[in-house]
Amino acid sequence: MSAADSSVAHPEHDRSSLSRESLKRAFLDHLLYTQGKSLEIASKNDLYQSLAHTVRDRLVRSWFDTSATHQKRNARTVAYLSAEFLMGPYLGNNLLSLGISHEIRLAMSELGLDLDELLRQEEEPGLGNGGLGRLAACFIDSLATLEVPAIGYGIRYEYGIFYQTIMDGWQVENTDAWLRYGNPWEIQHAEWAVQVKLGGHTEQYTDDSGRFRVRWVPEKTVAGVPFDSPIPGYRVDTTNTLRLWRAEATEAFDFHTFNRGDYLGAVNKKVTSENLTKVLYPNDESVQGKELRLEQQYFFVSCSLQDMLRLQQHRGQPVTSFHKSFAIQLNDTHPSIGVAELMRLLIDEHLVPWDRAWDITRQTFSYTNHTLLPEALERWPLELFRRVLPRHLEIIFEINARFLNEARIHFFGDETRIARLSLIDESGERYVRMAHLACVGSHAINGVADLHSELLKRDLLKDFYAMWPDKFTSMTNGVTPRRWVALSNPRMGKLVTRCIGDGWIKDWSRIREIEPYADDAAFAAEWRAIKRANKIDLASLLLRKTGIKVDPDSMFDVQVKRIHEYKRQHLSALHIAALYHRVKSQRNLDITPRTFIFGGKAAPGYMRAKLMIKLITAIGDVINHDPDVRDRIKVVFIPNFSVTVGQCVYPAAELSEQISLAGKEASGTGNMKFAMNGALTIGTMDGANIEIRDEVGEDVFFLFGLTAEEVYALRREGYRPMDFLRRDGELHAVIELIRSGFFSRGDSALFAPLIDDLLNHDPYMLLADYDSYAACHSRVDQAYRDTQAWTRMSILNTARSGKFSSDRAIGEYCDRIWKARAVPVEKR
Ligand code: Z16
Repeated sequence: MSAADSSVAHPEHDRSSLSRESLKRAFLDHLLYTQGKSLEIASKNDLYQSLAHTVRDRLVRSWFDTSATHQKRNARTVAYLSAEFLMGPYLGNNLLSLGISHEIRLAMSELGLDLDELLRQEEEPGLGNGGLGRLAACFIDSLATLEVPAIGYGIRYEYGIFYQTIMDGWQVENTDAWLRYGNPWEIQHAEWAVQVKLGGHTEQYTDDSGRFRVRWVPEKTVAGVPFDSPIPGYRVDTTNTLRLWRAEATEAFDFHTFNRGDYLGAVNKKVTSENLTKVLYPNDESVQGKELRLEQQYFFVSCSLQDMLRLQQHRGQPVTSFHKSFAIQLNDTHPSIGVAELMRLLIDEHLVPWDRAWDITRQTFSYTNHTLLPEALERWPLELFRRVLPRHLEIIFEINARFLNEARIHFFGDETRIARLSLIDESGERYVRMAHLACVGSHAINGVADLHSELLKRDLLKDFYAMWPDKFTSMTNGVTPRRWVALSNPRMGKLVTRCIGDGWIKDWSRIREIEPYADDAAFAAEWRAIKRANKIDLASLLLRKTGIKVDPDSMFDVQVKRIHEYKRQHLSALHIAALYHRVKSQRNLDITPRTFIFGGKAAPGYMRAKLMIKLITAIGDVINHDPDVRDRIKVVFIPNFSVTVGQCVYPAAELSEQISLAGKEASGTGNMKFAMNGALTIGTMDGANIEIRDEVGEDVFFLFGLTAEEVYALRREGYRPMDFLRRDGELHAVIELIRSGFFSRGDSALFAPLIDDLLNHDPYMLLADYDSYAACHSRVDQAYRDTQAWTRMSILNTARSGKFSSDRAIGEYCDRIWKARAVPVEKR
């Protein structure tokens, strides 16, 4: 078919290519021509790959039309810069967006294949640690669905977050070779590769036109190659791009070394270059200050900015209107080197004068902060920074000098404040403070929930707030109802659609229309039946993954998230041990049967967190095998919690544990996924929990614990955990039980690091919140016994969760920060 033919035939072609017959034909063609197999001898992976290619082909047209439209309209484009994108499996989501799940299912079944089995074949790209990376994935889904021109820029890690197994109750890390069987969702674009410099030194010189300039003479140059994946909006013609960069050796460099006769040396350099994008750092809320990590950050940021400048040129626009074409969002400080890199590109390579360049830079960038934890704040030792990015250090010094001049006008004579504001920490060994660079280089700064944004202004960034109050705003996180309801919980989706239509998928605020059904007995019965069916599905997954059999009629009480002391999984562990203690001392105690489900990864070097996993599994081991418990309590730790596992967990949960110490969890997003799927929350006044409670109502939320204010007050007074450990209390007995080695085959030393810390320091105030937590669980217990009342609360909870869609969040970012609008795609 000629080009002219194909564009004329396109509308027809479009619809017919989605018919069952052509889906089947395309699938068999891919099996034969892409995988080189026939149906008879194809492996499951061959079948999955063929199906994935069939689906990808159906996205290419709108993908192409989307970039053509954006280019032609010169539409303001959101560039979401993130070191992590935790996408989850693509196939199911892309089928949902295209609206062809049903036809594909039938097409497969006519070939004797089961779609669900093929869906299970996909290895998810785990290119993120947790909330931050998953937020980026929800955001690009919403941008596409809202038809906003956007590109997600990140790193194509060869190894994503480690694969977790549990051995003898301990976490064991295995490598995640997600690319092993190929990635059908990406297209490599070697023609758009860019060069990235690293190391070396700078030189000053005067160019031919007598201009003073700086030349960066790098130690090495690495090539960045983009790999693009389509991000289709839900039932719209927009298909945006996720562009991930892979590091490769530059040919020029190899050739140079090769000519010196050092072939093995050349190959070795190649290996070193490719190490840049080898592996994701598995720390979520702490930084290690490793040189390779800085190189990774700079690498992907430089690639992305060069790419945007290329697009700018391609659109026929001058570099000086860069800020009109692109709104760049910094997802935490990981890409904040972009501020200095854009300055460098504008000044050194495009010869834009400093003031003009600085204006452009500030109008382009905005920065999202995701944590107040001091150990998570990125700072680079000055000497390390100079070694990797000598030119950027000079630029940062210049930005800092000008900034501090401005600050001195604001805060005349207040040199302690000036020192606090500086981009360089000079209190001891000198560091570059990346959050300060992000603040100074951005026109907007936001926290991810209202409490978090307030605390940012009051504590972490108070000096910047005093200087530029208008830069600060709050953007409460959200999650996509496509993946987290429509795809994960199809049973619930179907029921809701039958009652209110399917408008909720694109406009989750309409979920409120199910509120009247809370008092409809037939609806409630279906709601309950759906939850039960989801629980049965999860129970079989748990049996398969852990060998533990759970009762689908018990309450599913779930805590899935990264394992961290501030998230306090060990508070839950103490409470479970206390319940066990109660059951043992009163044999016939009438308690609501519960299944406690945990999941999450601990950073490999975070010993305390790994010990928390061991504590949970050790307590579980004793309880699950004690006949006296008579199955009234079960404790299960699901290995390798991931997006894929999450999709089975949230729909089956009845109680969502959101129990961080108030003031520590910036927002949380799992809390939102649970609420949307009808799980009630037991939680503290932290992060977005507060807003969830505001929305669903205080009688539909199990609140406990200190508020952030009370936490500060208690700390000011001097917190002594022992004061909270009354000698005769249940908690005391439980702590003694753990300490004695009861859960560790008599090994009384095993949990000492955790227990001693609780008694002596308890920085996350478990002991202060314990009584309130246990009492709250007793209320949960009572509430669950009234099945009708519980179901009513569950329905209301979902009905009132409309705020927590990432569509709402993205709408706010577009209006208040990016000034970006929907641009409907013109079909060719
Ligand atoms: C992360 O996932 C988060 C913060 C951070 O500094 C680093 C990582 Cl990898 C999380 C927050 O802990 C969580 O409260 C928040 O909901 C999420 O980022 C998205 O904003």
